[in-house]
Amino acid sequence: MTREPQIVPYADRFQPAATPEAAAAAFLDVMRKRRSVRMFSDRPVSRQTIEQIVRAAGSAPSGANKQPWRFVCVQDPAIKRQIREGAEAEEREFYTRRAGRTWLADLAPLGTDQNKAFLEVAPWLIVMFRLVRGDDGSKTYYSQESAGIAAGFLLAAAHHAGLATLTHTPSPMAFLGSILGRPPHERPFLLIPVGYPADDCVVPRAAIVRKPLEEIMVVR
Ligand code: IYR
Repeated sequence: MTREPQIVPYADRFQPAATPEAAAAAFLDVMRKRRSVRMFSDRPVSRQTIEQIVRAAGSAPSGANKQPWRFVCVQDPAIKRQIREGAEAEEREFYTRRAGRTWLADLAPLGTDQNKAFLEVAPWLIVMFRLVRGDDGSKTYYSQESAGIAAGFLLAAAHHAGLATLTHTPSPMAFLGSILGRPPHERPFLLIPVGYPADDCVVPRAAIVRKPLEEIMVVR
């Protein structure tokens, strides 16, 4: 069944207070200060803040506007503990068996290991699921790309609110669907702890270095 497009004026547009050059530079300044954090404080973050961050993520564009995502926001310590246990079980396998030499070498500069204490310390874990079908069984489109864009919005929104995040991908992530009782059309996509960085938080120097513009941009 096709429906006639319903079009409305694009009113209420966002108008930066500065020129595009100044606004883009100011946003770059904000985003450049973001770091992936693995040392969180247990300082609380209000549910209202998390709701606004999820609303920002949910405002992302998606294939045929199907919005193929679910954000399960966990603050219950017992559930966080289960998630930590599930993740550490997968990570033990990863670090001792699954990861090849090259992968381990690539991770070495980050100093990561199978211990994921932050999964219990961070006040919130946002477990993001990608919908391979709509809740009504309808098709979704470009769900990987759509979920990736929404995740980017989520990270930016949390950062803008002064909060740290990590895009954590224990692999495989099926345990998240089981622990959280999610239906099969929801596929675990990312596990994102959200909170304040610990006072003594350190980050890997390697991740601070970004490729220069000339390396990532081509103008034709
Ligand atoms: N999931 C593991 C390993 C890991 C993989 C990648 I790719 C990273 O960028 C970082 C870590 C872990 O979280 O330790």
